[in-house]
Amino acid sequence: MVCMRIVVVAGGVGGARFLRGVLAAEPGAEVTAVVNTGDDVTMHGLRVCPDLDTVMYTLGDGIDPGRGWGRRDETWTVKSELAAYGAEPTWFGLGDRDLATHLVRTRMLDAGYPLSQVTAALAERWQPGVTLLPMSDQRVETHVVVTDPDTGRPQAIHFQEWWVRHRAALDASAFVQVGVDEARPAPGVLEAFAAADAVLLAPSNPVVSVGTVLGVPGLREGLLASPARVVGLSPIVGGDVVRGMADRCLPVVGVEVSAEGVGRHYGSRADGGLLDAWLVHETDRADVPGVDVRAVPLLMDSPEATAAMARAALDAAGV
Ligand code: FO1
Repeated sequence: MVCMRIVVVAGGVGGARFLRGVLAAEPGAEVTAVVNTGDDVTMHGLRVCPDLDTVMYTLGDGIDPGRGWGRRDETWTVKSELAAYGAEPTWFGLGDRDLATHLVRTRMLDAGYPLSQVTAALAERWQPGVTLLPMSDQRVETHVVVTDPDTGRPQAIHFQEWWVRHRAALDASAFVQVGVDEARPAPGVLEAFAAADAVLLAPSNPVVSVGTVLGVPGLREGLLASPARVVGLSPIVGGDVVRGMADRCLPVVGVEVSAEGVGRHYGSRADGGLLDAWLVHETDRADVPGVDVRAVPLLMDSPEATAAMARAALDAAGV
């Protein structure tokens, strides 16, 4: 039997965990991860791609399981040396092992290689077991519009500053994807959707992860042109976020923090939205007109639970 082709639109921690479940649920499948790069940032002159690295490290078994980002067995010597120089930002932690990834990536980008080729080169070492694609080779950065506490005027700060320095405590009035208008889907993304047997929206942040990916011009159209059914999984479980800060992001775009709210935000494919099916946690209720809603356990609290959840999503995709 020709092996199953699955495409997963993913962000960082939740997306990476879910991808591990997909690989466990369908071992022979050809899985392509289309990953958010809106969180990418240049720090100390190095290009950092948090979501791509979290997926690569998680599937390559190099992730720090507690943090969900960066390397296990990490040391922070360079970070403390940078702080000793007062080299800002000191609030963003770059571990010594992690730095090697950013040094190799930055050197290759500076040599003119597109991000998709750089990502493939880094993945050669880690063998994540999926084809790892950035959503775009062009830079798209999520910036957050907040009120400057000193002037009271609106000010845009990089997503990482909002997320890491301020722990998303500053009220955001908007998210802006800087550069998105000039961005195009990375090579292989549209082809993956066209060849897919199933397209899954991972339980990642619907606004700044899945939303950012779908905002790349032409990408949403490519996804909807797929012959495959599109199945989403709710990141809101038991009425609340599991980790991350989707609850801080959804109200900014006027979406209720609930499985139903996110499902309706994604919308029914029949009505011009995204979803053929929507998976919600067994304790949640969601009425999403035109969408096949299924209640299944959505807590990724063990590899078995995550594999079962991925299997439920593939069932809903009819594969
Ligand atoms: N998250 C933090 O909360 N604190 C950090 O210092 C931090 C550093 C960091 C460095 C590299 C990297 O790939 C991720 C890092 N993250 C850190 C996580 C990052 O902010 C998030 O993983 C994503 O941007 C959200 O998906």
